[in-house]
Amino acid sequence: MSLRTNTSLDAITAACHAASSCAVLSHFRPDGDALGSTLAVGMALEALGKQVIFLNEDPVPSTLAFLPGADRIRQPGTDPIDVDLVIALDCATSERLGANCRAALASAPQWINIDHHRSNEDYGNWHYIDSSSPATGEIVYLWLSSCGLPITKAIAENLYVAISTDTGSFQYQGTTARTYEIAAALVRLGVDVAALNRATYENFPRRRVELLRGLFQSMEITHDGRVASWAMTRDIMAASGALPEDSEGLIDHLRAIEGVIVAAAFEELPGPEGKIRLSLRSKSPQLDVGRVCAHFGGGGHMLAAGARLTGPLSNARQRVFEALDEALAAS
Ligand SMILES: [Mn+2]
Repeated sequence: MSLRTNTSLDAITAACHAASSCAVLSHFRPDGDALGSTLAVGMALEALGKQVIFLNEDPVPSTLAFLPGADRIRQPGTDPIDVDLVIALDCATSERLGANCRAALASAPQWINIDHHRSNEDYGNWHYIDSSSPATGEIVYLWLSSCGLPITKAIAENLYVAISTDTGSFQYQGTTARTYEIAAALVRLGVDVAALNRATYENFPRRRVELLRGLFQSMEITHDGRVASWAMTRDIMAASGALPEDSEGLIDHLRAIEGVIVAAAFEELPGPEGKIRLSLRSKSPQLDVGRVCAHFGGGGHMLAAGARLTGPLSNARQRVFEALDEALAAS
């Protein structure tokens, strides 16, 4: 268990009350938890009368454009953004906020860091990190509700999607009675569960399915059936017409295979460095993929983690397979 000392939620609330302008943001290549938490906190601060700037290094993926307020999120330009307070959400390291966001906010005097990644580096003037929470959205709900901050229907919808996406629709380990209680509270605040789930899980672009077809063709089952992996190569991307964001959540298809303990997705990243993005998911608490990824300079959670490796793909795959050999032997 972590021995980190968190700032109290009351002190974080006081810092918010004291500010007149704020920026809210999360990690690059944002997912549902990142954007839902960003929007929820930004909207709550706006309801308090604060001037709020909603940022992300990358554009909102089309699959999350339905989130209430998603059109408010903008990418920073070259100009500095002058605010009293920055709130970073769901982002384990300040690097993951993105170079442009960091540059734009370099002169901001105060930072709050709210997250659920065990690997969070406690950056910022104040931090509140709870790695037992399955989603940052869960922490945000507990913060807003316990400190008398507003939770409008739009805020509730964002928090519902944040928690739903990071828990795999309330399925993964880490989903607790508290998670369901929060979901119930959000439903009481007016969330339309069927409509939001349809928008979240039943509205994917066709190119994502074409990507899935290509990925299954590249699938390998190794380590005596305990590791399933695939590789999102530039060729597969081009053939399917998919965008990097389209791969979000597809790894669950690998995790769902009987006997598989670790799902591994490799992705050839664009750019001259030829980096390989690795995503790992574990089905066993005895196999800590956060640790495997830390070995490659990455991080995350015990059952869901990622890293960036030097290429080429075949070499990265070999090194990860070796690390998984060891991790499986020790588990
Ligand atoms: Mn998250």
